[in-house]
Amino acid sequence: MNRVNKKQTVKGEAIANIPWEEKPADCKTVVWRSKRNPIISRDLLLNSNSIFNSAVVPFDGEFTGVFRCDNKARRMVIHSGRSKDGINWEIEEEPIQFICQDEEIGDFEYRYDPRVCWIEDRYYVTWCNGYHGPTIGVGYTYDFKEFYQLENAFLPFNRNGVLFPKKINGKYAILSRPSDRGHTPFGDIFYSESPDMCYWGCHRHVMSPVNGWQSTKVGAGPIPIETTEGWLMIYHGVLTSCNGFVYSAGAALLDLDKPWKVIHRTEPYILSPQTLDECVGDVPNVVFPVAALCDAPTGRMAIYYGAADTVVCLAFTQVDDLIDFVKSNSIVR
Ligand code: BMA
Repeated sequence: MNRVNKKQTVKGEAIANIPWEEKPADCKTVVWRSKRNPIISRDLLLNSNSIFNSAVVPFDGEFTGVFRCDNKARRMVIHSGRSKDGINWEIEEEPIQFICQDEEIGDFEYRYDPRVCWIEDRYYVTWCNGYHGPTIGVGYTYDFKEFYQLENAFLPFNRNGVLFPKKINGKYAILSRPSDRGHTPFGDIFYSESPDMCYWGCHRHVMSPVNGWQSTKVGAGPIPIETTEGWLMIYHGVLTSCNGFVYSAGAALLDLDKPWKVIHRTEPYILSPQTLDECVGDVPNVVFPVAALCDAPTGRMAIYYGAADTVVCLAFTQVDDLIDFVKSNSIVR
């Protein structure tokens, strides 16, 4: 069935070949998993220990992306990759080498959890960049062959830098999550803006942890999607169990002009670690969404997420159903 998004909820492009599987008849959840999970195995590269938490965008009628590949020396680096269908990927064996005018910035300790965001004329890449502790690295590319690195957005310690896909009130806008050096036991999402992608300020608080699956920390996931109901933000939330952290995902709607104002936010998760891929791996009990494609004409969404810090998985939803779910299961009323 080719459902048409009559409401035209999403202000975005058509991705006619978006990866898609119909919702199984017996599925009772708003998000459902691909039958082909994991779509990227941990050993796709000769030297990969694990490939997870990776970003995908449409490119030239096909798909491209930036992939977190931890190698067999357990160094965390990012690689570019391409795919005709968004499911079967060819990832470059060599990590991305950024062209950078300043040695001090270009020399890195580690790079992980990339996001990719098209703004105006190029693809920006943000990632967790090791510079005397984790901070937000920023770069850009036009073709996914040459990558240029800019200044880090923030001082350490910070993670989960997620750009908005257009300027808001004339400024670039980013979500981030100030942290510590280690496995941070806290985490709120903040909003910051910049006139030039270099100097970031006007920091605003977006959301804090609340009870349940999102009680320890929260962090932005994929690039927010602009809809008539607000910015649709999928985010991760962490619960501290007797057996360590459990990473699940929820969704929120943020004000279009003042995105630090949360309109709705889900009380239940929309995805939590339940399958073998998600519960067993290098870090058990983790689903970590990093990219979401949306085909505006049909409202089909494909969500890419890392599972158990080991493999890349895919899940699906329909944007109007997800927005209805966020509204009717909201903590904010
Ligand atoms: C976070 C990040 C993610 C990872 C998660 C679970 O702090 O390091 O890359 O998926 O922990 O280990």
